[in-house]
Amino acid sequence: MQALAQLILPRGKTICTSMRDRIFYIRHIPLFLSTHRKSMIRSVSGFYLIPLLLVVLSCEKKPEIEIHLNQAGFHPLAAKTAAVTGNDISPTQIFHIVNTDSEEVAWSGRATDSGTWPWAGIRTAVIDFTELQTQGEYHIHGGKGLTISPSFAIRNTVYAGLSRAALRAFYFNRASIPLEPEYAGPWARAAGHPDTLILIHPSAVTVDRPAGTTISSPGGWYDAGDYNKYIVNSGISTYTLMVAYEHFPEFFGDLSAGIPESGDGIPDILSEARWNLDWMLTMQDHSDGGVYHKLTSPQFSGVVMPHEDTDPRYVVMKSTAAALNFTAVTAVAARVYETYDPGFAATCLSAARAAWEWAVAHPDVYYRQDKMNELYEPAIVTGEYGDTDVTDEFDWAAAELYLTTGATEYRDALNPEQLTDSLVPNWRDVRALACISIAHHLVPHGSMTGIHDLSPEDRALAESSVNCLMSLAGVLRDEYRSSALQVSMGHDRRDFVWGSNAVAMNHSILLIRAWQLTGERSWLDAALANLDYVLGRNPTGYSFVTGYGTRTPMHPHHRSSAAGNQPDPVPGFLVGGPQSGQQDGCAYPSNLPALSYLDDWCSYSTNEVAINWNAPLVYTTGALHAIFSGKNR
Ligand code: G3I
Ligand code: 9MR
Repeated sequence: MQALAQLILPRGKTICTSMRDRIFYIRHIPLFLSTHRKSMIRSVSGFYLIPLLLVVLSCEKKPEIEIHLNQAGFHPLAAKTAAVTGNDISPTQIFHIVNTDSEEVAWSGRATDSGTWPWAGIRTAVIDFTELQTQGEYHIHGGKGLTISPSFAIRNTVYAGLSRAALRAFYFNRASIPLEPEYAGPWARAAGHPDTLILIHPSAVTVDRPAGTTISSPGGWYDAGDYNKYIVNSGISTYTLMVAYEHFPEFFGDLSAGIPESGDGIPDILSEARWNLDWMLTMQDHSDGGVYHKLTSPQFSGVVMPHEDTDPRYVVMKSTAAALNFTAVTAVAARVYETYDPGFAATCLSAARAAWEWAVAHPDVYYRQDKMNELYEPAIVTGEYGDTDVTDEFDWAAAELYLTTGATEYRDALNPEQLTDSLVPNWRDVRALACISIAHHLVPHGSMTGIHDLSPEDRALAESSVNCLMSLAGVLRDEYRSSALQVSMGHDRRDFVWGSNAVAMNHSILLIRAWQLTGERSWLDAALANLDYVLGRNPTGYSFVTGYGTRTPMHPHHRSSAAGNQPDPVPGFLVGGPQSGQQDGCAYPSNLPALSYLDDWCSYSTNEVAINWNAPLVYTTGALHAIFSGKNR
């Protein structure tokens, strides 16, 4: 009967839809016959209509469900789940995982109803096919209803490839250098923003540097889809890349990213981070150790390629937040680059100490753009990265200086109890970064017993840092276990902020740290679940990394993608992701936090890219590859 229906109906269509449609068809049969009185039409229509009627009455309705999963794929040893969403989820429906090449069914099973995921208001069930470990290309077939998932791979190189792509995205966002075809392929472009003549903004004037004088501040990464360079956001981004190497040196030490420095004997992830560190160092005023908050044009540029943006650029006032981010990052650099370039490491350390001194002497110089604009011209309206609580930045900077130097003056600046008052890391909340670094350096992997060998002061720091990480990660794992979508994302409404996808990735970093402290597999599964989320196991149907998945952002708010002549955006970028703030006023498909996403240039609050969003993607994918392939040291 189904075959007959397929003969009658256009390809791909079915009449087995809703009960309302069935009633519609049946009601219209007498009308149809009475309006077609000619005998031939009557007999032909009778020939069709009787079987059609039988089909309508007998066939099953197509289930209105969708299958969402990680569209890039899974490591063979990873937990593997897909989310089925929709109101027609049936506990009896069998799903088949089909090998795309051989068309053979590799796995069959049911989905377990997991309830409604409130952030998308959507009924959800989970297919768990972890046991399928054979490498290949697959898709999931929903049986009679013909629901088919995006295709995906099971391959032991999936996460390594993603980590490489996410790292290469930093290269694509380099200022002051041409991107050569050899490294950038079709996204090659001219150098933009030489940044050798940067004006001192009136807010940044000193005796040595009066208004209108210039400094040279080339290099670094563009922050995001815009072309400005911000110290605060550089801080967490550069840190995350450097500690990815520090935590997983075997994998990241070997990772070749196909950048100009590849093959020079220095790990590519450190060469890429160095590109930004060299710029950050130019942002310090050597006369006092202070650090300018940002280097920017007064307004965001138009949608042009980097070399076409010739607006004047300024460094604006120094801020405590900038000095402390700078301190933390250069202190980490001083230990991470020690073996590769001791001279550079020493430069970083003295820069870190000087910036720390400046911050201690100026503990509350906040960057408040509106206030600054009341006093000085030109007005600056680009990203603010404003923060009026820098107690966490003080903790982070002190921790990194202590870990690098062992000098007790920095340890004494830390209150161990305060470390437990940490949030999921983001550009504004960095205390958890202190916990991550302290736990890594003072607590041997997988064992808490080692901390008894520490001095009482170090033990207090180590215990607080471990408590900080385990309690943050614990809440996230609880959410992962109870969530209908089986993700920690959404443990708090505030997860769906501007840059929500990076919230998911920073959750994963915390969960990976918990795994490294305990060796318990469940932390890893929770970390992986959020990677699945950003790569497609979410109700928008998008994999949020450009170029990686079957449905990926094609119109990110990224000037060098939008203004370039390539149809595809620059690959390897994680876009900001869903959030219901909708600050850009674009027309969104939904107000629900997890569905409020738009793949449109208009949507800078959900579809921009940014260095602080890509860095935790580099970390998470690289760490998971390292762990699954036994390179976790
Ligand atoms: O602090 C409040 C919190 O109290 C409140 O509950 C919450 C409700 O929405 O908002 C919180 O503030 C948000 C803030 O980020 C901190 O999360 C603001 O609403 C939100 O607008 C702000 O978004 C920032 C955005 O710039 C606008 O300033 C993003 O974090 C930040 O990633 C983004 O960064 C931009 C740069 O300015 C310019 N370059 C591109 C980059 C990425 O879009
Ligand atoms: O294009 C800008 C983007 O890179 C920034 O992240 C964003 C932050 O506020 O602002 C974008 O610029 C918009 C401006 O703020 C308001 N007018 C529209 C601009 C985008 O077209």
